[in-house]
Amino acid sequence: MNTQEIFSIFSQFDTGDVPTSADVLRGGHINDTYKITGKRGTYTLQRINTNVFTRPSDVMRNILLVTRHMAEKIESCGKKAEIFVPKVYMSCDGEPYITKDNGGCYRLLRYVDGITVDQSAYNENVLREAGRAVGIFHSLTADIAPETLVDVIPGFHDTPARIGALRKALNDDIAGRAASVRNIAEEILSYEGVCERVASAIRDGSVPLRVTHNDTKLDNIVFNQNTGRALCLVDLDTVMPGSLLYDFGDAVRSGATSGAEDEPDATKVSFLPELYEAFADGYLKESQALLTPRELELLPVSPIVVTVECAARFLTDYLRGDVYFKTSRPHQNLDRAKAQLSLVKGMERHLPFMRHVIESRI
Ligand code: GN1
Ligand code: MG
Repeated sequence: MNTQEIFSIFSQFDTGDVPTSADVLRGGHINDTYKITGKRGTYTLQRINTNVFTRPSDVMRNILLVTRHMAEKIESCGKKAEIFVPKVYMSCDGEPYITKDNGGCYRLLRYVDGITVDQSAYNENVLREAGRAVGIFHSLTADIAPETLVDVIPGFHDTPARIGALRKALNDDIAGRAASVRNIAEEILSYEGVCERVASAIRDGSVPLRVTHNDTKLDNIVFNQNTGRALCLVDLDTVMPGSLLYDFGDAVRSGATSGAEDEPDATKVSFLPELYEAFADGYLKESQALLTPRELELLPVSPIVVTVECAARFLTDYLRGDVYFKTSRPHQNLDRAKAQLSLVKGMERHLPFMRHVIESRI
């Protein structure tokens, strides 16, 4: 999209501001994102990927409900909410998003003034702060009844179903890649048992549904550039009823690692237990009072479940011809899957340590 088009979409939102420049923000695998600077503020414009989020009105309803709730609570403590919660702008017609004639759906948020941290700079401080951010999100939203939110992607974290989808993609082989990935696929499928751990606890009611973020990779956490303190979670599309185990697990998957999510040399991707410990420490400090004994019991295994889930999803997409996650080079989804598998193996070896970290803090 060129700058003129971006400005024209911006003008359909009720900001009272005049845009002066626009840049593409890269990083997300699903939506297209632009940073717009205006005379009076900075904004995030996003084109919502409607192949993934088929009902943008439901997505925006969830986001409005949760951001308003969090903002009220933050303000009632005398803090400025806009530092900690992305504000949603309404369109001039009073809607939380606009639809263009070509079917494109766009929403505008206030840009959270801060930085995301590159994987190469992860350290214990970053992970402890990330843990705090996820914990704060869970505590700020703990008093919203989860059933008031729409399940915008049913089965999003249904790990056994994700494993089933991988098996089907392997059999269908629509992109003719199955033979070349059979070994890695079999390895991922061999974790089917562990994938049941969280799903069955949700099914039998021993783990409660809560309002969760569902996409807590570290790229979705914004930090204060000067102090290094975490400010908030962004990318709220998948906020819906879920288990906090997936949020904990996904942040550990993406944060306690020595390599990028798509590192082409999987031998460079190992699980870093000291970063896990820092994350768990920050997380529990903010959320411990909320967690049930069963959640605490499953916390250590949750990163394995989510990481197998991501490995399965990346390989499924590779087998389908890279139709879901954005890619910028051939075999990127395969590299992503291999890197996740390498992490899973490291996590398995460190499971006793991961348990010890949680048990020693409760
Ligand atoms: C996608 O949108 P983004 O890049 O934050 C994906 C997550 C994956 C993640 C892996 C809606 O997140 O589930 O864990 O990529 N989001 C959706 O990097 O599928
Ligand atoms: Mg996302």
